[in-house]
Amino acid sequence: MGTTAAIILGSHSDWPTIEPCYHQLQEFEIDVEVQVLSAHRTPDKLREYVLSAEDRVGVFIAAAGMAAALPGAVAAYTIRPVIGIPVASAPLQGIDSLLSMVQMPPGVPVATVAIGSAGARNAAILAAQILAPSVPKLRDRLKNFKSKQAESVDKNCQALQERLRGG
Ligand code: RP5
Repeated sequence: MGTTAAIILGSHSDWPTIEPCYHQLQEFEIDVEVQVLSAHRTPDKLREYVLSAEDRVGVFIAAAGMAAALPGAVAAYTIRPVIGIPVASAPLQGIDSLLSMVQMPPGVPVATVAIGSAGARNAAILAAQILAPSVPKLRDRLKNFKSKQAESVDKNCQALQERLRGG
């Protein structure tokens, strides 16, 4: 199985929301490729890309706003896992894209994360977890990530308690 993560954006306008996903993947030292391809605006190119990426890509991350058909369209062409990130494009603030992604018909799953940048970061972590069985070093990086995260919660808790004690 390929160990590259592919991020597909429905529009270049989705990038500011999705950038944290890219940086998180880089932190895990995962090879990433980024494409702007749309289920509605460039359907032929999307199909061509997904079919051609099958061998090198281990997980697809598809981000889109509005009537977000993109992750479902990607999932239609691949047996690799597909993670969908709903983007909060106006005026429905991402509820529209969340429902489009999460309500996939049975037989074509999309692992949908939270709307916006929190979801973008989680998509990268989930992608790392999906790739980890094929990349032994990734397991250590994920464990390290989790312990650093827990440490930072502890530190913040202590800082808060000191502030409350007037320290
Ligand atoms: C979706 O439509 C894109 O993913 C984007 O979130 C939204 C608006 O696209 P632009 O008009 O900004 O290109 O397909």
